[in-house]
Amino acid sequence: EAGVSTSTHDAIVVGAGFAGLYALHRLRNLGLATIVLERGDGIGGTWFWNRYPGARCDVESLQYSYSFSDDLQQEWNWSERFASQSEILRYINYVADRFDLRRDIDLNTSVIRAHYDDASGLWDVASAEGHAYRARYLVFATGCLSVPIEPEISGLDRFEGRILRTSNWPKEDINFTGKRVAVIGTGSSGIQCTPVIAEQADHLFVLQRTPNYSVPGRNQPMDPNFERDWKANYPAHRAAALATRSNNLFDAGTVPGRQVSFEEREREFERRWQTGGLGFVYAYPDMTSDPEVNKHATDFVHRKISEKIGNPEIAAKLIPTEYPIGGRRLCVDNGYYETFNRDNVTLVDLRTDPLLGVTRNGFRTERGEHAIDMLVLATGFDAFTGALSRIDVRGRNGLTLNEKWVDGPANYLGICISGFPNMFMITGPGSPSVLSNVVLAIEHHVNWITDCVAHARARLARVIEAKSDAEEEWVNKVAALAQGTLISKTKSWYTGANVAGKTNRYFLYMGGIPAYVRELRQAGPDNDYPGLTLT
Ligand code: NA7
Repeated sequence: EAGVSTSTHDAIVVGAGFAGLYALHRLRNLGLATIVLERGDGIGGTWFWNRYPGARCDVESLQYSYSFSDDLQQEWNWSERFASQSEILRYINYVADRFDLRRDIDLNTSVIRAHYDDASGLWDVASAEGHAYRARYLVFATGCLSVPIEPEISGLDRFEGRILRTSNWPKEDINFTGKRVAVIGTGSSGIQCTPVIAEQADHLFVLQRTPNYSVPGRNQPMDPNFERDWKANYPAHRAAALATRSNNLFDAGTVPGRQVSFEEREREFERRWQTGGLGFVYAYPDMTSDPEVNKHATDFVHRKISEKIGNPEIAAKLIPTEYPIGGRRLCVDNGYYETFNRDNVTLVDLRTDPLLGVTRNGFRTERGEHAIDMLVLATGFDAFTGALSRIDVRGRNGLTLNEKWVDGPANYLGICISGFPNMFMITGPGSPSVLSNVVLAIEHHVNWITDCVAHARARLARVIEAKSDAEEEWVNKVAALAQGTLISKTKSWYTGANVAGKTNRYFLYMGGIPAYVRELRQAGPDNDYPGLTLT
């Protein structure tokens, strides 16, 4: 474009979260001049934006961290069993300094366009800020849950109080003292911020549409013995995690729940409930596939919620009945249900008392109006494809990615797309992404991508592209694996049901990490990258 000077690189990475930073590190190690373009004014992706009170990872901190450098694993000290947002953000910043990554990151740079030029085989990338970039390789590290959805709630623009979004929380300290606050949304984000806001606010309204299942986190300061054992045996722990379906050591049970007595299952559920965390759903391999086992686990959590809540009417509203446990992402909380025993907290059940809208100074439901000073939106994300669909991506012959994906996000391995040469996604749709420990999922992808680029360069191949038949086979495989699963039958952001017009697509590879890693290996150099053309 006239008047715009273009900076030229070997590789462009979009996004400076866990994925983009590791991609930069690896691409640079290949000797590629790489630039990372990041829309935020800081690095950290998810952990940069979602800085709401109570934000915390629900994968244990010793696992939710990079494994590529043992020195890094040894040096960094996590202070809690489950790291808070601020600690993870500090860690990411430490990694950036430790590996000297900052000099190749352009902050405040929102990529709006990426066009492949058939003649040169290069990608032309433009930012909203008016900068232009060109490179042979383009890596989207844009995240699975990075584009918030603007909920369809009438009157939001009329509200004269403050609107806060969990997905784009301000950096300054927000003080809820003396304020009347409403939280809309009871997914992981709403469930995490609710107890913290309730402690400060004068009054808190929690507006719930669909109740969700949450297990206690039982977060605690890091146990020094536990940490010592992990650090002494990190490679062994990582290898053990790699052998699990989710790349996460949840102490997964191996004996089907179907084969044990009700009493024994009950004891096991109780043990896991006391241990805390997502390990609850890994009690038995058939937790979500066997109806009897699933019903038992579901009933167990229903009972637990009832026991926590003093008022049976409130308990009845909090108990999820629209789907069984395991259909959606399980939430992990630190005192969520107990919050509803407080005098300053009101649960507003939007199923029986629908939200009519937001007013100048409050919100109105069918049953009446409530004054509030602040409104917190914890209303979720356009998952998996949200970020890419908002960028004007064009591959060969000007084909747009949105045209290509009109019937769903066709791709190969969740990484490459036929018709979009030299372009890669990290934790893209069609990969296990958030069904696993996502930091390690990111490492699998980045390693595969950078190995592939290195292989192509060694062969003097300039163009890497997924074969269309390999892509078709992958799409069918992903769909077949999802078939009949509880996740595929339940409405949630996993299936796209939270975004209008996006339902019933297969966004996740559900075969588990060991099978996926085998797929990556078979698709790699040992077999000469059978699903790719290298020219
Ligand atoms: P989620 O899990 O998608 O939760 C969003 C919540 O917002 C959910 O309870 C929705 O109810 C609710 N919602 C959305 N729109 C509305 C409107 N218009 N009115 C009322 N309620 C609404 O997002 P989170 O950020 O909590 O978690 C996302 C993931 O990030 C999480 O699972 C972790 O992996 C990290 P609904 O269920 O649609 O009835």
